[in-house]
Amino acid sequence: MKIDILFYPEKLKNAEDKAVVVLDVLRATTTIATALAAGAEKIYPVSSIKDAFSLKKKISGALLGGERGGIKVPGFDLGNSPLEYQGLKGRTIILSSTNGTKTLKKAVSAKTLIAGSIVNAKAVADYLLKLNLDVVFMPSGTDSQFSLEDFAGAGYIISLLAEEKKVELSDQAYVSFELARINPPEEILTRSFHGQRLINLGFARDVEYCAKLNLLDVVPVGRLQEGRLVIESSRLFR
Ligand code: 3SL
Repeated sequence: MKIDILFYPEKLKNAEDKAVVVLDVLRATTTIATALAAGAEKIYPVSSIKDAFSLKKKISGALLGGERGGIKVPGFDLGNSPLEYQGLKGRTIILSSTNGTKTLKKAVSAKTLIAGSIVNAKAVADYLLKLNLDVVFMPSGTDSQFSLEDFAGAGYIISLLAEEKKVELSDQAYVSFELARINPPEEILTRSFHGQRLINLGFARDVEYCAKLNLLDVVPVGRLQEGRLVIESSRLFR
């Protein structure tokens, strides 16, 4: 299994035969995993607030979630704090966040598109082992820049893969693996630029939650449905 990781959400190339794992550990992909674990049926990642409101008109009962600058968008039902996403059985969520939902949309050319995070690292690793495809990790970054938490987040998943299978790591993937090997998630997330920004905005509990390794047994998988990306929990192979 060949494993590579991008530094930030640059253009994805030659992913048609690969599994692509998009990470926005703080907080969008953690929120997606949490929402699905709380029973949400479908999540539609959308890029703009305008698209979110117009999609809501087409899907009755859908909840709008997301943030700009970390703060809930006026008129939305939920922000982007995973702690808000509870008791969602059968609900549809339309999610728009600054970086994460845009990155997910950039990865639609993947053979299999997965939303990864630290809270579901083991579930994602087990799923990747069963898929047995080469893997590209795609960090969402922070405002198009490198982000420590996504790079290390991929490393926790790579460590789990490497325990079970012979993996061929690119140079970047090796750095991500080593970073995760020597640093616990709480330290990485608290130290990161975005972690500090969230703590200063009053979201310290979110940062703590997003660092909980292997908390959730859920794999969010994306597919195109009528030209639109939808994320659901995969029960395939599980
Ligand atoms: O950028 C994003 O997609 C967000 O997850 C950022 S925040 O953690 O909600 O501020």
